[in-house]
Amino acid sequence: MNWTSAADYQDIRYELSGDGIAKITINRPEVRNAFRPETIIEISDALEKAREDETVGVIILTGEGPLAFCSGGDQRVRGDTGYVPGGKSVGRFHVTDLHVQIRRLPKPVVAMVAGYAIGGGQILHLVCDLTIAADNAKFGQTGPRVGSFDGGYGASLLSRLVGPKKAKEFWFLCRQYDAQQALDMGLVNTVVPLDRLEEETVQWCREMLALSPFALRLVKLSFHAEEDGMAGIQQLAHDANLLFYGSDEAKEGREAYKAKRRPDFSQFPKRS
Ligand code: 2NE
Repeated sequence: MNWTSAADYQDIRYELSGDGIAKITINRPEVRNAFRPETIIEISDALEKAREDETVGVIILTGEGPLAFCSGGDQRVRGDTGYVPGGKSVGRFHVTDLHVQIRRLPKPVVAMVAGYAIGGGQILHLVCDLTIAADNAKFGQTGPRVGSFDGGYGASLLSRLVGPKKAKEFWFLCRQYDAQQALDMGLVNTVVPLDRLEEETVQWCREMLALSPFALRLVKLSFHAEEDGMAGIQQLAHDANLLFYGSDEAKEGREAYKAKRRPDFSQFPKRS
């Protein structure tokens, strides 16, 4: 697969396939692709680029190298106020916003996981829409071991996917689970040999690219409408409004306002 670099970043790569796929790669293999605040800010920026790019239909999130997808927050820049970006004294959890951004992004996001998806790295794959795992993938939580936890999507989504008992096992015991175990518990969509990981992931992306982009958008948001509460419903409702804007009925309201006349909605059916 030939990828073309489409932006310059320090901690990540942003590449395009040329046929509708954007790939974001966390490029910090020396720390198993742990993220620092700057990494998250760059991923967020790249996601926004992919969102705005009308030629992009599907986004892959992955990590550099065969050893790790992501090992979570970089413990070296973890301060007493969160994760602290260089040059600042006060930190926060930048990744919280990234979780929400991935969930709300109106295009499918696919996690391509080789090696470790651990701690905050496991939550990252969890919030993606699909996960394609290599046979060397390992999933697990370390939070309680390193004095941290994710009670947000890291608990609620995990619980929905694997059931509350298993989700608590993840968090209470901090064990690691291999790719086959992850598949068996519904945590990933498929497992492939490591050397076929990208080929398989791209194939899944191309299958989605052949489908209606707006239908994919609506179905993603529909899944999240209930799970994300009012924010989820808001997103779906605004997409309904987006479609309504194209109707003659909505256009009549807009045109009447611009022409400073009373709108005439009498021509439109009172639908049953
Ligand atoms: C990922 C894992 C299991 C890999 O083990 P292994 O044996 O393959 O590699 P090793 O030797 O542990 O790691 C290689 C180098 O990467 C660094 C290590 O310190 C080591 O550095 P050197 O000794 O070569 O200098 N490294 C790995 N992960 C790192 C990290 N997260 N931060 C900084 N350096 C890291 C194994 O490395 C592992 O268990 N890593 C730690 C996983 C972890 O605890 N992550 C944080 C969880 S908390 C979190 O992510 C979080 C949250 O709970 C709430 C909000 C936001 C984030």
